[in-house]
This record gives sequence, structure tokens and C-alpha cells, in this order.
Amino acid sequence: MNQQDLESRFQDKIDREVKIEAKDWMPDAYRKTLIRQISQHAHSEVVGMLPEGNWITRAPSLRRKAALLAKVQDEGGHGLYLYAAAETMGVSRDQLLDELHTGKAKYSSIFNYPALSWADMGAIGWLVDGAAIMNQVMLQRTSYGPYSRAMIRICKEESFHQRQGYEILLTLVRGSAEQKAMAQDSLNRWWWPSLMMFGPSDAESTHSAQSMAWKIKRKSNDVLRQAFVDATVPQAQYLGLTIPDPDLKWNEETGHWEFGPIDWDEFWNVVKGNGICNRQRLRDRVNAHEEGAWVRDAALAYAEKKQARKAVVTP
Ligand code: BYC
Repeated sequence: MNQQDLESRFQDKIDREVKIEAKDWMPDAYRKTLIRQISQHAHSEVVGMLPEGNWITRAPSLRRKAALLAKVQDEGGHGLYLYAAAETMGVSRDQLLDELHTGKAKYSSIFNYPALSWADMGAIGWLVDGAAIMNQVMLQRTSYGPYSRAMIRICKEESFHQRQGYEILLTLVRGSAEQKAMAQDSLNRWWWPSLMMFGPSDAESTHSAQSMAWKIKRKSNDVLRQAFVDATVPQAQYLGLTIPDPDLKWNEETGHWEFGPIDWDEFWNVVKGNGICNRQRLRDRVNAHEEGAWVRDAALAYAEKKQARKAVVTP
């Protein structure tokens, strides 16, 4: 079969909603796009453990500590499913990690902002996980089978993350004036970066058109961002908090919340490595990897020992 026939058969499968599996033929550019997106996603999950991991020892009660610990562990697990999904495309985990550690690979801009107060654990769960879910629900139906299946499990866990964050804020806004102010300050700092998580506007998004045609992405950056704003404004109102956007207003005709302009200079500055915490996050990630080398070595030695024993028992 020539290249053109292979490509049209591939696109036909996508159009018929048949999942593409690891051993199926696929265009090189499809493979490349998926390795890029899945690995960026995996990196985001593991770098995303850092801002919250920082608060585990300072959680205000045993219950809060247990929930936060479980959430951070879940993020590590998400990284694992996603690295495994990327590996099915023929790339090694070592290579992907190397790209992260040398600053070549991207991860979500949001994790380059500092978590300054306990209320930030609430805002991260509510807004950051909330934005992540909005994007990931559509990724459950992405065209690549292993990615789609990983996303189904991840989405279930993300819902718990979002609720635990919202509940932290609900408790704070019902507390003292100082606690409510802490919650408001947190919303002020996390609102705009959360909107940036969805990526550049559709007009500026380089990959969207092709990724939509391949059904890797099923909804555009702007459509998802709007859905997030529409879902989140009433939640902020219920908390009695003010979204830091003077242009925010309800449009009766469209049935959507209109919002003010996003500071794209800030977004690109963070993406290019110059956000408040970029350097610190990378340094912490590299240190964690190096300090964990003995665990990987031990696991490998154990696996080799088991393999060798099996070879002796079963001739
Ligand atoms: N940050 O053409 P575009 C989580 C880059 S973590 C940094 O629209 P695409 C959690 C983009 O990569 C959830 N870079 O790209 C964990 C591209 O650059 P390259 C993370 C960004 O791929 C712990 C360029 O800008 N979720 O749940 O079509 C605790 C042009 O963009 C960002 C995912 O990763 C950004 N925000 O669409 C709590 C979801 N946005 O690659 C929570 C999977 C864009 O050409 N990813 N860029 O150098 C996606 O759905 C898509 O990749 C995106 C971007 C919607 C993010």
C-alpha cells in the first residue's frame, strides 16, 4: 500500500471513531504530536506534585494532610500512566525525562507559580484541577487508544481533587475574616494563570487545526476556556468570593460569561522558562530524580533476580 492509501485509511478510521492502537500504522506527524502532548502532560503531572507537596507537612489537620497526601500521590500515578502511554509510541522514558530535566520539554505553565498559603491548596484543587478536568474530559475520547484509556482513570481521580480543593475554600470562607481574605487572595493570584492553562487563543494555536482533524483534541482551547469560566463563576459566587476581572459580565444572548483580556505576554514569558518558579521547579525535579536513583536501581536488581530465578526453575 502506498503512503497516500495508508494515510487515507488512517483518516477514515479516525472519522469512524475507531481508536488507533500502538501497533497500527500512523503518520509520523501524528506520532510526533502525540509524543509531544502526552509527554508534556506527564511532565505536568509530576512537576504539579511540587507546589502541593510543599504543603503536606503544614496541612492544618490530620484529615487535610491525608487528603492532600493522597492527591499528590495520585498525580505521581497520573504521570506514570501517561509516560507508559507515551512509551507505546516507541519513545523511552529515560529520553522523555532527560528532555524535562534539561529544560527542553514543556510542562503546564501553571506550575511555575508559587503556592504561598494554605488557601492555595484550595485554589489549586478547585481551579487548577478544575481546568485540567475541563480539558481532560474531552481527552477521554481522544483518537489514540492508550492515551484515551489513561485519561478515563485520571478523570475519575481529578474529580476528587477538585472537590477537596473546593471544600478547603468553603471552610475558609465560613471561617474568620482573615481566613476569608486568605481565600480571596488565593483566587486573585490563581484565576488568570488558570485561564492560561488552556493554551493560546485558537487564532494563535499552532497545533489545534491538525490535532482536531486527527481527533487528538476534540474541543478548541477557547471553547474549553469559556466552558471553564461558565462553570466556575457560579462556584465563586457560592463561595462569596470575587473573581479578579472587572470586565466579567453575563451575556444574556449568548448564555456565556464574558471575560477580560488575558495577559499573553505573561503566559509566553512563563512558557519560555522565565516565570516565578521555573528554575526552582526544574531544580527540585532533577534533585528528586537523582535522589531516587537508588530506588530505581533496587527495583531493577530485584526484577533481574526474579527473572534469573524463573529461568532456572523453568528450563
Ligand atoms: N503551558 O498549539 P497549542 C494536572 C504550548 S496537569 C505550557 O495550542 P496544543 C494537574 C504548547 O505545548 C494538566 N505550554 O498546543 C497536575 C505548544 O508548544 P510546542 C496538564 C503550553 O498541544 C498536578 C504551544 O504552546 N494538562 O492535571 O494543541 C496538580 C502552542 O499551543 C500551554 C495537559 O497537559 C501551557 N498551559 O494545545 C494539579 C493536557 N498551552 O509543544 C493538576 C494535555 C500551550 O509546540 N495537553 N502550550 O512547543 C493538551 O490538551 C494540549 O497540549 C494543550 C495545548 C491544550 C495544553
